[in-house]
Amino acid sequence: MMDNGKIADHFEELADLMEFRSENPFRVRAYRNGSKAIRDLGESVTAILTDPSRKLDAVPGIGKGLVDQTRVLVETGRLPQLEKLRQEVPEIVLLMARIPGLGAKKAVVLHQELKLETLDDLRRACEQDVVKQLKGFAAKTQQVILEGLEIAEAAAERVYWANGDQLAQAIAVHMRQCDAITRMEWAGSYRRGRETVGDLDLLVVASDRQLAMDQFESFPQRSQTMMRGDTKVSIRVGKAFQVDLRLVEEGEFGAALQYFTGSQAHNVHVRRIAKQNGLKVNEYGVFRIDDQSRVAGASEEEVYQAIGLPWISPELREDRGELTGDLVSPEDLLEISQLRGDLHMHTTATDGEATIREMADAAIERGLTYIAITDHSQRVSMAMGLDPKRLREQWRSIDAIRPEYEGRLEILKGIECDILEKGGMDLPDDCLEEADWVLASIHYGQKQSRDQITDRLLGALENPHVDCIAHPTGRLLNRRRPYEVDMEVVMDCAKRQGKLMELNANPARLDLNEVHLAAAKRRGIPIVISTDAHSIVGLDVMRYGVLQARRGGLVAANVANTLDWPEMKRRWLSAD
Ligand code: DGT
Ligand code: CA
Ligand code: CA
Ligand code: ZN
Repeated sequence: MMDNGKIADHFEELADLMEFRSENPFRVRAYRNGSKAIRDLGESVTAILTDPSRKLDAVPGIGKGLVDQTRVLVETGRLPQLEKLRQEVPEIVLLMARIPGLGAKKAVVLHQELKLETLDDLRRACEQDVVKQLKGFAAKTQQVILEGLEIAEAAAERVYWANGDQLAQAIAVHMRQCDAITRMEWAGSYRRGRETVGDLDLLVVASDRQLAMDQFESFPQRSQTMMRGDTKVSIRVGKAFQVDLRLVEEGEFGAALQYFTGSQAHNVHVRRIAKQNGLKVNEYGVFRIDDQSRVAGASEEEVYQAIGLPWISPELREDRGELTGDLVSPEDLLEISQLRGDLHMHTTATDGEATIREMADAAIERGLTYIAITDHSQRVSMAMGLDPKRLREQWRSIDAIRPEYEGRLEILKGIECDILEKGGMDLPDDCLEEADWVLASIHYGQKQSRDQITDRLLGALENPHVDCIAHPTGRLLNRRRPYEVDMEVVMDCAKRQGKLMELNANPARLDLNEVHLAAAKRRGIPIVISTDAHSIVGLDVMRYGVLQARRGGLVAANVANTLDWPEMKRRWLSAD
C-alpha cells in the first residue's frame, strides 16, 4: 500500500520536472498544491480511494486531474508521466539547475558537454578549470558555480526550522500511539530553535524499548533505517533527512536531555564550570569527582542547579554569554502572546495574494490590534511596486474601510520603500511624509561593495520619514548570503536617529539573526518582529520570529510591537 508521503513525493518530483521543462505554471502549481495537500492530509489517500462512499476531489487542493493520476499511482505503483520526464531530465541536471547562479540552460550544456554524473564531478571540473573553457562560460561563472555548490550542499544537509518542526510534529503524533512510551522530548538544534536543523534528535523513556523502536521504524515517511542498536535507532526520512531516537532511563532523563540538547559549545562550557566545582557531567547525570557519587540527573533543572546554575532556556544554549553574562530569566523571554501588531505585509496591490480587508480580518482572528499595509514601491517593478499615485489610491481605500474596523483593528498606511541602487529612497519625501509607517529595504544592487551598501542604509536611516529597516541583511537561508554591510555602523546610526530594526519572521529569512538581535538589544535599538506576509497564512510565521527573538535574548521591552500602536508611536517613533 502506498502511503501519503510516497504519493506526495511523486507529485512533488513531477512538479519539479515540469517546472524545469517550463511547462504550464498553473499545472505545475496544481501538482505542487496537490502534493502538499496529500502530505498534510490526516488520513490515508489509498483508503479514501478504495471507499466508494468517499471522493478524493472533495479534499481541498486536490483537483480532478490529480485524482485520476493518484488512482493510477496507487493501483499500479507507477506514474507514467513522471517516468517519461525522468528519462528526459537526468537527476544530475536537476541538481545542477538548483545551484544558485547556474540555472537550467547552463545545467543542460554542462551535462551534454562534460557528461557529469555527480555534483562532485562538477566541482572537480571547476577546480580543474574545465568549465570556464566551455562556450558561454567565463571564469566568473566557474567561480559562481563553486560558491553555489557550497550553498547547494549545505542546503541538502540542513532544513529550515519550520520544516523540521512540521516533521517533528508528525513523528510525535506517530510515537504517541505507542503505549510503551512514558516520556518523550525533542533535543538537539530543533529544541534550541536554530534557524536550520541538520537532523532531529528524539529522547524517549519506554517500558518496552523494542516496542518503542518498532514504532519509530514504522513511521510512514521513513525511507531507510541506518542503524538500530540497544538504545539508539537512526532512520532517514525522505531522501536524506536523518532522525535519531535515543532510549534513556527515567532517572537519567534530565541529564540526557541536557546533553543531547547541546549545543556542543554550551555543554563544553557547562562541564568546565562543573569541573571547577568538583563535578563531572555526562548524559547519565552529575557526579562528584571525589567519590563518584551521583548528585543529579532526573530533571534538567536539577542538573543545572547541581552545578550552581539557573535553568537556561534552550534557545540561549549557544555559549554566547548565557553562562557568564547577564542572565535572562527564562520566564522573561518574549512570547508570542505579547505581540500586538504586525507592521509588514503585502496585498494584491503588489505581490500579495489577499486584499487589505482579507488581511485585516485575518489579523483580527490572530488577536492583533493593528497592522500596517506595506506594499512594495515602484522600483520593485517585478512585483508591480506602487508609484505615488497608486500608493495614495491605496491609502484612500484604507481611509474608506477604517470606520468598519474602528475599535477592532487599526489599519496603518505603510509602504516598504526600496532603497535605490544609487542611494536615496524610491519615493519622494512628500509621499513618505503622509505614511503612518515607512519600512526601508534593499532589493536591488545586493552585490555592491560593503561601503556602498552601508552608505545606502545610512542614507535611509537619515531620512526623517523612514521608521524602520526591513530584513536588514537581505539573506535567504540556504539560498543567498547576506549582502556585505557594516552592521555596527548601521546600528550606531539607527540608535542615533531613533530608528527601529526589523526581525523578519519568514522562516527563510529570520533577518536579523540572533547575534545581531543581541547587539541591537545592547544598544537599545527597538526591534519590530514582522511577518512580511504575502497571504493570509503568511501571517502565521510570527512564531518563528518569536523563537529567533528568544535566541537573541529579547524580552518584551526590547520589541516595539509588544505595545499597542498609540503607545508604540509615542514611545519609539520620532515625531515627523
Ligand atoms: P544539528 O543536528 O547539526 O542541527 O545540530 P545539533 O546540535 O542537533 O547536533 P547533533 O544532532 O549532532 O547532536 C545533538 C546534541 O548532542 C549536540 O548539540 C550536543 C550533543 N552531542 C552530540 N554528539 C556530541 C559529542 O560528540 N560531544 C559532545 N560534547 N556533545 C555531543
Ligand atoms: Ca540534531
Ligand atoms: Ca543527531
Ligand atoms: Zn516585504
